Amino acid sequence: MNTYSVTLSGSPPWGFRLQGGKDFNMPLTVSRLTPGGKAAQAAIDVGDWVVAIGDANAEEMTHVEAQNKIREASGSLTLTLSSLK
Ligand code: LEU
Repeated sequence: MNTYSVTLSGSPPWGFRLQGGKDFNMPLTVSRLTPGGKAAQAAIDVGDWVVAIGDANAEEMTHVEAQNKIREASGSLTLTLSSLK
């Protein structure tokens, strides 16, 4: 398991979609990347698990809580992710 952090700068769209969350009993993971988008440029991978959004632990967040936390970010978005690769 490789855990890494990325800071995307600027403004949305950040170029990824999420799936899962506490309310789905599924880990919050990246389900899709926009080719050439900010997340893809930062080497985020589909399937990576979102551990934290900014300073907030994301492991117990519902899907909508995570989306809202991401939407609150302005200027930059820091994510901590874990990859199985
Ligand atoms: N689809 C949004 C974006 O690319 C992120 C989502 C998780 C709120 O900015």
